[in-house]
Amino acid sequence: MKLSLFFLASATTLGLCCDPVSAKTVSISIMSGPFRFEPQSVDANPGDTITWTNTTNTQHTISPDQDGAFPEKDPIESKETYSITVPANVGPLPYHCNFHPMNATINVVKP
Ligand SMILES: [Cu+2]
Repeated sequence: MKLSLFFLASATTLGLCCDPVSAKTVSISIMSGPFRFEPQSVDANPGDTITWTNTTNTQHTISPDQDGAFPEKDPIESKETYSITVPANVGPLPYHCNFHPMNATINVVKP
C-alpha cells in the first residue's frame, strides 16, 4: 500500500490592504523680529505630533482660539519646547499668543 501525503501550504497574507499611515512630527518655531509662529499655517493629520520651539528670549503662550481645542501652553518659556497630539476632528485649529499679536493655524486634514 502506498501512502501519499500531500501538504497544501497556504500562504497567509497579513491582510494589509493599505499601507498604514505613520504619524509624523510637524515643527513650528516661535520667532522674534517680529514675534510670530513659523510657519503660520501647517497641515497635519490626526495623531501627528506638533512640536513648538520657543527660540525667542521671552515667554509666549500657545492658546487655541477655541478653548479646549487642544491643550493650552501658558506660558512657554524661552528655549522651551511643547508638543501636542493632533486631535481627530478635521478642520482648522486657529491659535494665538496671549501676550503678543501672534496668530497661526493648524489645518487638520485626513491622511
Ligand atoms: Cu507671544
